[in-house]
Amino acid sequence: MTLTERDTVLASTDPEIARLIGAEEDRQRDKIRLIPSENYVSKAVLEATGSVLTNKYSEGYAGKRYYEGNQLIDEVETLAVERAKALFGVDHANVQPYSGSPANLAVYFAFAQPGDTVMGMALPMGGHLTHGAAPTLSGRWMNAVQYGVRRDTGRIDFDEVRDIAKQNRPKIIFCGGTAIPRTIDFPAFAEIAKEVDALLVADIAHIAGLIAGGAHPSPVGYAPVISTTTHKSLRGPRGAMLMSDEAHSEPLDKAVFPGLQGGPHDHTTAAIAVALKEAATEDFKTYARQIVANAKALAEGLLARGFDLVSGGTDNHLILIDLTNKEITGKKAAKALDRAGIELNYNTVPFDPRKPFSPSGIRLGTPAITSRGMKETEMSHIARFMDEAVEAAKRKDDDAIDAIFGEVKELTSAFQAPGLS
Ligand code: DSN
Repeated sequence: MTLTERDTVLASTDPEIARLIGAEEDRQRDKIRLIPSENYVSKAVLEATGSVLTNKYSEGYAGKRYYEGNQLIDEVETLAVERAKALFGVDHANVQPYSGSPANLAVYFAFAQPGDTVMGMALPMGGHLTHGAAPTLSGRWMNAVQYGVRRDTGRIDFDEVRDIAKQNRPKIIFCGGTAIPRTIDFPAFAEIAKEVDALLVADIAHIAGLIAGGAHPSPVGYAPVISTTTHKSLRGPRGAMLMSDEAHSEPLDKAVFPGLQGGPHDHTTAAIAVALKEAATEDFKTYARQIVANAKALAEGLLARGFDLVSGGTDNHLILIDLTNKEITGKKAAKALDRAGIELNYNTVPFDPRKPFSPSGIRLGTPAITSRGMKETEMSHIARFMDEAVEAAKRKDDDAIDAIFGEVKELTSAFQAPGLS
């Protein structure tokens, strides 16, 4: 039963919004959701997100608020902070950033001045907008220098990272990104950051759940500052956290509040606390390992069908495909796949000759489908569906694409999605 069919207060107050939410729930149930930064949160996380904590203002930090009535919010935020510290093994955690981009802005605000040199992975190479991309504040207000991957391996070239760092002496080096299919070598980044006396910041937004579950090495001990969103592989609400050693904690806190933000979103804080509790369980460790096993199985299936995977495969949750050899653009393929019930995003690939709005690649990942309990067997079906949909798109065969959606629905109907009714 979806929200549209249920007799809810929302349905009687605002039937239009209730209908749209219900339809979105159906869409999330029916489709194979492969966007690597998305997931299905638990019912418990949804309940905390939709709680009365949304009614409260709490500017400040626990025990030091600028509004009265925060006795219980202090307990909620302290629980979230302590759980983050225990789960990731860090000295300090700030759970107030509204999302990943504000969290990274807080890092610049805390440790650099406008015009300072900062270094990050270029967006088309797998980095994030906030790591110095030209149209963003980080690219316009900072002197941003960017590193990429090797053309022959699709992997980060640490000789290049070292050369750029030595030539430019950045104040901050960001590692991590949004389209990196391989393990991030935190010790190698730390060595270079030390050589040039830069602050290493690990943006683990994509892989936070893998790190929490022991399926990817941790940056703790290498990156004094760690930034993450909470809604990707970590399977929490839309939000973010900044973590650090003791030495960097005070500037970070001051940068988040009052530097950049006003009142924290207390309902989100509560939901982050719930997600962190869930992520500390043995079940979550199994989940994190299965995300990687599924991504590897899906990569194998796609390679066997002639897909060209950037870096030749994956070590984590994410697969980046260069479709040039398939003679279809990323955008056309993504749209056809969506029609076939397979949701992913078109994406630039390293050294892409095409523009970001119609690039050569597609990006996909396994956190959401693994939350539904899918395993290696289902990955081989998904590789086949993807291959058939791409071939159908090339022949402009919409009937074949629609028939694939029928098979997709048959598959997804066998796997309950967390949080959906
Ligand atoms: N938009 C996110 C992603 O899809 O990777 C990064 O912020």
